[in-house]
Amino acid sequence: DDGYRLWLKYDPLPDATQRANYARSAGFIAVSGNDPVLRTAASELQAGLQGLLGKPVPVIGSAAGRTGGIVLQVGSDPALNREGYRLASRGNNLVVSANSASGVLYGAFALLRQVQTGASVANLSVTSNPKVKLRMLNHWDNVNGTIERGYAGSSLWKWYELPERIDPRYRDYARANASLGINGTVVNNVNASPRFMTDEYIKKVAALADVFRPYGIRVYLSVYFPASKVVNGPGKPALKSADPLDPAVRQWWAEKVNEIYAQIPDFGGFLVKANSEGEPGPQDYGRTHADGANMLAEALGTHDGVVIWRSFVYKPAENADRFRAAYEEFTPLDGKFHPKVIVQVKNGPIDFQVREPFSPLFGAMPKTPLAMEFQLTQEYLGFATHMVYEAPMFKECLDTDTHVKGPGSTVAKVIDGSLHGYEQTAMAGVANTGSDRNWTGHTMGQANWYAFGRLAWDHTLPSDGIAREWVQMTLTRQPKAVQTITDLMMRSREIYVNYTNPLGLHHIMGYGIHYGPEPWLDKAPRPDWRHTYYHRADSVGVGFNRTATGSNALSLYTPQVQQQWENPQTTPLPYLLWFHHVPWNQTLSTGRSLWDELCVRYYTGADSVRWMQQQWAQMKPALDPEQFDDVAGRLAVQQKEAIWWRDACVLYFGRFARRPIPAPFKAPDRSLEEVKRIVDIYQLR
Ligand code: BDP
Repeated sequence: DDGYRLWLKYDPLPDATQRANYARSAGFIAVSGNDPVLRTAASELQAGLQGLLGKPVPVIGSAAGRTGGIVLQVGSDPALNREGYRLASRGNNLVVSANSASGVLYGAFALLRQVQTGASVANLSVTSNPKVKLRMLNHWDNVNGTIERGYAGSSLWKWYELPERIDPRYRDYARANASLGINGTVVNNVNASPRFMTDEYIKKVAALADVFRPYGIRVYLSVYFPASKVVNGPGKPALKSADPLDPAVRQWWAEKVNEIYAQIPDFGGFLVKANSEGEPGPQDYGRTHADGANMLAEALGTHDGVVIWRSFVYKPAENADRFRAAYEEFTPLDGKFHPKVIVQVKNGPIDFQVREPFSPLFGAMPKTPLAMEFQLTQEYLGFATHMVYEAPMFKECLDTDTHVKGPGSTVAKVIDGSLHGYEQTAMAGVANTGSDRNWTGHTMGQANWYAFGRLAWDHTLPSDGIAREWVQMTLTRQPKAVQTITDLMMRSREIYVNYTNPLGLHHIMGYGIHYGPEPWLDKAPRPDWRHTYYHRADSVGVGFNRTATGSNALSLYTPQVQQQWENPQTTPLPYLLWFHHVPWNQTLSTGRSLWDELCVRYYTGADSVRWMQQQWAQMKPALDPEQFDDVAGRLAVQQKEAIWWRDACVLYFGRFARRPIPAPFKAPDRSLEEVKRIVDIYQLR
C-alpha cells in the first residue's frame, strides 16, 4: 500500500458478519435532484460502501416506500447550522439530512467513517455542526512548483498544464478534504507571486475551482499586495502605486475582483501577508494594516468573499521582543476593520515553535474576527522524518484559557466566535501535502492533515479519539495495534519537545533551513533571527525573561494568565524558559536543578525514540509492509537525529552551565565542534 488512498481506503471489511450487518442497512442510496454536491455525496457513499461491504449499492432517485437503504436529504432542520448534518434511523432507513448539499456530503462521509471504524449504525442518532465556518488549508505553493517549507515533494498544482489538463489527483485532494469538512483552500504561497492576479493564472485557478466545487470547497488566493504595480492586462496598464487609499488603486482592485468572480463565481477571497518578512504592504505608503485590508474588502463589494489578513509581523529591532510585535501592531486597529476582514493569527506569538504559549492577540481583539493559523507542515517539527502527531499541540492552544471574559474564555471560544460574537469564523492549516505518492512524505504526517480537518470542524474532539479513527481507517483495524499506534502518536510530540526544545526553549533550530540544532547561532541579518536572542544562555542561567523585569511581554495577557507564568517557581515547566531566565542551579519542581532537568529531558527524549522504534517494530504483523517500512525507516533517521539534537544542546549549554552530565547519562562521545559540523553539512555550508 503506497498510502495514496489516505484514510479513504474502502477495502472490504475483513469480518463477513460485520459486512452482512452493515449491508442490511445499505440496500440502496436514494437521492433526488442534480445538485453536484449531492451527487458527490451519493457517489462517494456508493464507492465507499461498495468497497467496504463488497457488494453493489445502487443509487436511486427516490426511496418511495423502500426500506433497508440510505436516504440523502436536504431539508430545513433547526438543530443544524448551514453545513451541519444529522444521521438518523427512520423507519427502516438511514437518513442523512442537512440544510445544504454540503451538509449532506459531510454526513455521508460521517456515515462512511462509522462503517470504516466498525461503529454501529443501528438506531443511529447523530447531529453534528461545524463550530467554525471557514475550515481551510493554506498551501505555500509557488508558481515554479516548489513549496515553501514543503517536505513531501513538489506542488500538487501543475500550473504549466492548467487549465487544459486536469490531474486526477486534484479530485482526490478534494475528496480527502471534503471527508473532513474542509471547505476552503488557498492554493498559493503567502509570499505571493503577482502572477496569480493575471488573466492567465486566474484561468488556471478557475480550472481547479471547477474540480473542487462539487466537493464543497472554495478557492482563495494569496495576494501580492502591490500587484497593481506589476500586473498589466489588455487595456489595463499597471499603475505607479499600490497605495490602498489611492482611488486608482482601489479601482484596479475592484476590477480585478470582478475579473476573478467572472471566472470563479464562488471565489472565497484573499489571504494577505503584508509588511512582514520583507513582503510589501500598506505601510510602504504610510497606511495601516486596516487600510490595506479594508481596501481589498471594499473591492470585494457585494461578492461573497472575505479578506484574511495575517498578523504575522515583526520588525527587526535590537531591544524589542518579537513576542510583542503582532499584539502591538494589531490591537490598536481593533474595531477599524471592514466586516469582511478576518485577521489570521498563528497559534503562538513567535512562529510555529514546538511549543508556544498562545498568542496574546487571542482575546485581545473583541471587535475583529480572529482566525487560527496552525502549521501542519513540520517546518520546526523535523520535516518528514520525525514522527510528531500534532493534534495535542493544536488542542493545547485551543483549550488554553485566556480569561478575558472570566474563567472558561478559551482560545477555542475566541476562534469559534462564541466569546466575542464574531460573525466570521475561520481556522487554517498550512498544508503538509505535496506530490509524494503518499501525499505527506511521512506516512504518519497524514494524521496531521486528518486531525486538523477534524478539529476545524469540532475543536472539542479528543486527540486520541482522532488518532484512533485515523489509524483504523488508514493503517490497521487490529485492536491491539490500533491502541499501540495511538499511544505512540499521543506521546510523539512531547518526545520531540524533549530532545529538541525542553522546558520552554525555542527557536534554536538550524538557521534558515529550520532543521537540526543550532543554538549557538549568534550572527544573522536581524537580531531576532539569532538564536542567542531567544535562549540568552550565560554563566548564570538560560531563558528569556519576559516578566516585568524583562521584556514584560507577559503583561499582554490577562492578570490570571500572568499569574500562571510570572513566578519562576510556579510556572509550569513546559513554559519556564519562555518567560524566565533561570539559574542553572535553581531547583525545579522535579527536585532537580535546571541543568540536570535539561539533561534528563534531552537524554530521555532521545531514548524515547528507541522506544518508539521498538513499539513500531512490534506492529509489523498488523501493517501493510510498505507502510510499515516507510515509518520504520523514518524512525531510524529520527533516532539518529534525536541524538544529534541531544548532543548539540547538552554540549553547547554545558559550556555555560559548567556542570557535568548527571548520572546515569553518559556525556556525548563527540565534541561540540564535531556536532557543529553536522549542521554545516545539512546547510550545505
Ligand atoms: C515562517 C517560515 C516562512 C514563512 C513565514 C510565514 O519560515 O517561510 O514565509 O513563516 O508564515 O515560519 O509567512
